[in-house]
Amino acid sequence: MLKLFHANHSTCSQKVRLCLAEKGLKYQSQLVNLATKEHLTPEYLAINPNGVVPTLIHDGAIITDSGVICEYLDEVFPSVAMLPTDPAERAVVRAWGRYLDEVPTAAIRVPSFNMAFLPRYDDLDDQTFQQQQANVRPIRKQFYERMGRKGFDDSEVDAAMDQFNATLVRMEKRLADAPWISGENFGLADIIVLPLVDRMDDLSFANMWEDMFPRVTDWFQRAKDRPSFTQAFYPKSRLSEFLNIAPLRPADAST
Ligand SMILES: N[C@@H](CCC(=O)N[C@@H](CS)C(=O)NCC(=O)O)C(=O)O
Repeated sequence: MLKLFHANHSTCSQKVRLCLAEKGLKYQSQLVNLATKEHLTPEYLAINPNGVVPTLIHDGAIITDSGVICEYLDEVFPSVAMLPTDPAERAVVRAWGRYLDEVPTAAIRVPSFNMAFLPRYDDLDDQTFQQQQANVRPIRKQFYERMGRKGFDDSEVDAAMDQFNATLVRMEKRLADAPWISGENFGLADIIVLPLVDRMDDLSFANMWEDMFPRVTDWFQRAKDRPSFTQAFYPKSRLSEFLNIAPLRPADAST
């Protein structure tokens, strides 16, 4: 029995939903409302002390972190593999995972928050805003402090865009040698990066690859054509749909 605590529009949740769909695994869905800070309640912190989604519970075992969850699923349900069999090739895919977690996953939070979440603060008075920020955020306290109610400044936005562009450069190079980021088969590295590229697409930044990186453009289309994409990105699970503010405009990225 698999139970997934997740949020529809969260990229980390989308990663795990993609993995579950690729493997054809059914799961019980438990939505966690990030807007009402359900992820920061004592009950949720008891299963995920980082106060973030997703969390998977499988037969009583609590598994956190989207990449770790995907690897766990691959070990427990190996029939549709998300990692290659050769140890050296597995290492390449895992190294991609580390890079993707460290660089673009962090980078896309900056335009996502500036463009999509900041408008939520518009109608709040200072006192209510401060009260909201006083919530305990085990791993994101400084991130939210830097964002404040005015958003990340231009230098942070520029740095984030640079990092995302560097990811596209690496992907284009990798795709010259293999059909997927994971190698011969669609796998873990593709799962980790796909929601990030989709988020940037949703934020109207598709020109970053459509104008420059034909292999990434082709990869994105092939990834979206897979049945798992429709299952993981069901209606209202993209940020613009969730916030009902489509389409988001790049011009709004900096404050
Ligand atoms: N490394 C973690 C990061 C999880 C994470 O940052 N989740 C975001 C949604 S994608 C979240 O829950 N954010 C809550 C917040 O910012 O308060 C993972 O991959 O699961």
